[in-house]
Amino acid sequence: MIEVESDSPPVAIDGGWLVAGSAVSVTTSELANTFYRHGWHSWSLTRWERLDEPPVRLPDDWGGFGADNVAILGPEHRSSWVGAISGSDDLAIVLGALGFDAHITGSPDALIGESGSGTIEWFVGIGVAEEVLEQYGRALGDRLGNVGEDPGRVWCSWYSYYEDITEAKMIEVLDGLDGVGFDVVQIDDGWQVEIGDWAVNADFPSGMDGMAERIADAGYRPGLWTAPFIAHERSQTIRDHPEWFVSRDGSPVVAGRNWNGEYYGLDMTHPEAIRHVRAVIERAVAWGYTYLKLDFLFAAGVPGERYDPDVTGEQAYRLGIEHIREAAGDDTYLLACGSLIVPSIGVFNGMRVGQDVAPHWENRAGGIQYYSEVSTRFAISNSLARLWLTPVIAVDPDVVYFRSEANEMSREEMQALQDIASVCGFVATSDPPHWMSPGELAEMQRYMKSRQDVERLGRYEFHIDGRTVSFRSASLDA
Ligand code: 9PG
Repeated sequence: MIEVESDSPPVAIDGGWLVAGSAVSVTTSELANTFYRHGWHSWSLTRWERLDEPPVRLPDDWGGFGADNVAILGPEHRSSWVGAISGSDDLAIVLGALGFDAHITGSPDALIGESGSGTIEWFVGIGVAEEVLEQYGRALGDRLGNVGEDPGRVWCSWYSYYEDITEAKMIEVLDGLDGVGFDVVQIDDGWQVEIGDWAVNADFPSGMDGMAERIADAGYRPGLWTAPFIAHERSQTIRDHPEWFVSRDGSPVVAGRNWNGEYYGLDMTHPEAIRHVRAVIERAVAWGYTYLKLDFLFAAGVPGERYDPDVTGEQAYRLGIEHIREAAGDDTYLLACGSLIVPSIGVFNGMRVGQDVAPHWENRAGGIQYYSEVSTRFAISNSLARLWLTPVIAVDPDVVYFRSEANEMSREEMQALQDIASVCGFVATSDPPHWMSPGELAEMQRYMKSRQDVERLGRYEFHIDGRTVSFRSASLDA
């Protein structure tokens, strides 16, 4: 038996019920032993945890790979926007917010939802967890919009060249990609003068417009990475306009640490900060890029003081990405990364849902308590746990590898990564063709040119082109 407490009586919708309130609870007489914990942004931990063990503690520092909303860190089992509990019968109770600034607390006999922005609607459902979560996703899409779209096959520069990307390297890659089956060629971090100063650096002598033209002439959609909501401490932007940033006691709030220093998040309620962000996007589109990977977006949602004191962090995030969509136009493919999950629905076409992959399986430090370090296994686990988003947004599990060069993964590990990409339906790689053997290149071409036939059999099991595949050993589920 379950009981729902809210400000309004439950109304039945597809796959569940709707209730309203600033705080709601669902209690059950059947005791649960596992809790679905959903992370705040792309890189935060999402998995089933045991209720009789304390939740995994993540660093309560913004911006790291594994960081999470401080509101959900603590001794209790907490989750951002949506949570679920499940017992021995494998039926799950799901409680999900149909609004922003909400989190869930789970215990063996209850799910409690609390909203930080007053009364909102909530979705409640019972059944097979994956199916009920998908119904929650659809309810979100009904309210926030749905522009989910497959971008085709993407080549991305990050997981081979990292920040050392140059025009010359891109041209070498373009020459080798001919006929392999890619649709988008995306330049990642490394083209700009500084994080926050989005002008081209000396490594791209033809300019970013010239680079876009080369990509388009080779037959691909030009793609570009930027992190429009942040500026690094070394940037001119933070020095010239500290007032554009989310602040506390008159100083910009540190949103995270990367690139050997601190970075800050723009206040998306500040008219001039909005103008800055729109200009960054408009410039990228004017250069010829119609696929934008927008990264470190959560920084616009960090707690702090804003120009408009009545707007919460998540609301400010949403306002900011709506400006981005307007500036980019509807025909530009927008991929969110380091992004707040629920507030991105309806604006972005695709979204990264896990940590960065790496050319190795486990994280270097070894263990989930070091979640903040890159690992292919962790990326796969998170992506699997967020597959319920696929009906409303393209789910990006990060790149797959075909190369053996600069890669420690075994064939099985690389296969698991390809399999999760097939399941997500979002396929990208960073492998430079001239790093690969003829066999590896042929394998990449075969994969890029085929469309895998996928059927879900259970939480971890799938049929992929007739093979039975299990992600159980990759999953971090307790
Ligand atoms: C570019 C990269 C790639 C990658 C993104 C993102 O916390 N950190 O220090 C941290 C560093 C890098 C990072 C995420 C977090 O990776 O996911 O695909 O675009 O930025 O810098």
